[in-house]
Amino acid sequence: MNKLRIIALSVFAVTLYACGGGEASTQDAPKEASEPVVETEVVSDSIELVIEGNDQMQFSKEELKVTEGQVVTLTLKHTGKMPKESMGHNWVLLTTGTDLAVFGTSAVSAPDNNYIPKDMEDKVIANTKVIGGGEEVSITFEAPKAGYYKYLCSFPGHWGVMQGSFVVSPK
Ligand SMILES: [Cu+2]
Repeated sequence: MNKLRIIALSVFAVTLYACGGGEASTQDAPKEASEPVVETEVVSDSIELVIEGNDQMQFSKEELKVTEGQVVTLTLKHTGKMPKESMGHNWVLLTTGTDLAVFGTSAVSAPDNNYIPKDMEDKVIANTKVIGGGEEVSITFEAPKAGYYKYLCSFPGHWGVMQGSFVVSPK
């Protein structure tokens, strides 16, 4: 107890000395006495995300991170040159527990609905339309509750490689 107080007092004294010394460099606090660092992060109300798709059937990101309740503006850019009929891309965020394979397979039958199968629309948290080379599209939605979600491109044959994790941190 007493020893602790003495250490605390000497740290205080060193701090005083350092402050008064003008030129004295700031000393690092002794490691053994320091408490675990609690990072205080200021989370803004909104976030902008950009993800690209290309002619090689790839998304530029495998993971996107947001915080619960944030207003998310997501922009999908198609950096390729191929038309949307042959190399179209969209970005679809699915509810947890939705089977990507089932969704991706069903999507084939929904070309007139941006490859969102009508009977699975309730599994979609947010989605962009399908775009082709050189195009881009933005959507805005509210981040769902904290958890791990999956996104994919539901253009026929793409979901197997064009998918990623959407991580929502608690507030
Ligand atoms: Cu695609």
